[in-house]
This record gives sequence, C-alpha cells and structure tokens, in this order.
Amino acid sequence: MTLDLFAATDPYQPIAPGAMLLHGFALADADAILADVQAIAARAPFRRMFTPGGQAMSVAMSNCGSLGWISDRHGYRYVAADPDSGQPWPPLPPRLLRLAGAAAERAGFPAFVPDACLINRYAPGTRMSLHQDRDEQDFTQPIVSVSLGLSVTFLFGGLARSDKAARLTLSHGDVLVWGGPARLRFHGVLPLLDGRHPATGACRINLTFRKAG
Ligand code: MD3
Ligand code: FE
Repeated sequence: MTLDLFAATDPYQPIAPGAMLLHGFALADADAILADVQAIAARAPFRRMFTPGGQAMSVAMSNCGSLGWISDRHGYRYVAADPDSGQPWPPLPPRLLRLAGAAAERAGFPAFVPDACLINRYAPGTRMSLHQDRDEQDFTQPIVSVSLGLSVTFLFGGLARSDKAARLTLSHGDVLVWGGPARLRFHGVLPLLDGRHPATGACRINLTFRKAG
C-alpha cells in the first residue's frame, strides 16, 4: 500500500454531537445564492431590527419563506408579513430549498423542509452575541446555516450560557447543520474584521434555514 501524503482532510466533519460542518458545500452555488439574496433584498430590504430592550442590533436582516424572524420592542417571533411593507416575505427560492435539504440530509436529517430563511448581513465591526435559537416550534427540526463572503470567527458554546465556547472559522461556501443534541447550544460570532471578498465586497452574508412553524 502507498502512503498518500496529499490526502485532503474530510471536508464534512462532525464538530459536536448533532452538529456538522460541511466545508465548501455551497461553494458551487455561491454566486447564484447571492443573486437570489439581491432579488430578495430588493423586495424586503435589509434593516437593523431592535431588541425588546430598545437597542438596534448591529446585524442587518431580511427574510424569505412563508415565515420571517423579527425582533422589536414586543419581543422575538416569526411573522408571515414584512412589518416594513406589510407584504408577505419573498418566497424561498427552490434552489435554496434544495440546498438546505441536501445539507441537512448529508448531516443525517432527511426530509428537512424549511419554511423560514433569515438572512443576516454583517459589515466590518458587526457581531452577534451568544444566544440560543428557541423561537421555533419544534426543536427536533435542525437549522442549516450558509456562510458567504468574508470569513468570521464563530463561537459555539454549550447548553448553558456560562459553558466555555469553542471557536471555528466560517468561510465562503461553508454550511453548518445543527440538530439533535446541538440544536439548543449557545452560539454567536465575533466582530467581523475589515476586508473585501470578491463575491460580496466588504461584508459577510449568512442564511439560516429553519422550520419555524
Ligand atoms: C447553533 N446566525 O441567525 S450561523 C442566527 O453567522 C445566528 O449569522 C449566526 O446565530 C450567523 O440565529 C450563526 C450558525 C448557527 C445558526 C443556528 C444555530 C449556529 C447554530 C442554532 C443552534 C445552534
Ligand atoms: Fe442563532
């Protein structure tokens, strides 16, 4: 047998029970996804939402799908219409539905059909503090996240806020799937560093696909 000194490490790695990093899984679709995001943002523009405490979040957000996540002084929740326009959120493009389903299946969650896609846009300096995603109805459903553009340091903690968080770099085309025992882990991202990416310019785009209703 010959030793393969150039063997690549497996691009699809479990990072915790129930959590899988699919490195580069969305790379081939990246430009098409970004075109979809632009079309969505033309109808449901990115905006900074307010926390229930009255602080503007630093991340700019939009949504597509039959439900969209919002935050305002009344709290966090999913709604069928964009509060800025009164119109339904733009539909989830079939390409995005297929990508999210394929990633979930690859990570061991077959038959994932999201009804909500939250789109986060990070400018340099923008961060997301440690939180849990618990506004969805059914925690047996996974969450699929797609990272595009500038890389960021992602923090993944445990089930208690005080658990020490591990760090992971998320780069253009990476897909993360969180389900099972990882579904309620605390997570966040460090402030985005200055930079430019050929696909997005000076920003990072993250899409999270959820079965919210
Ligand atoms: C771990 N977004 O939108 S994506 C969020 O990069 C959110 O924009 C971050 O956290 C971002 O809620 C992180 C990775 C991610 C998404 C959902 C998770 C990790 C998760 C849900 C449970 C556990
Ligand atoms: Fe989250």
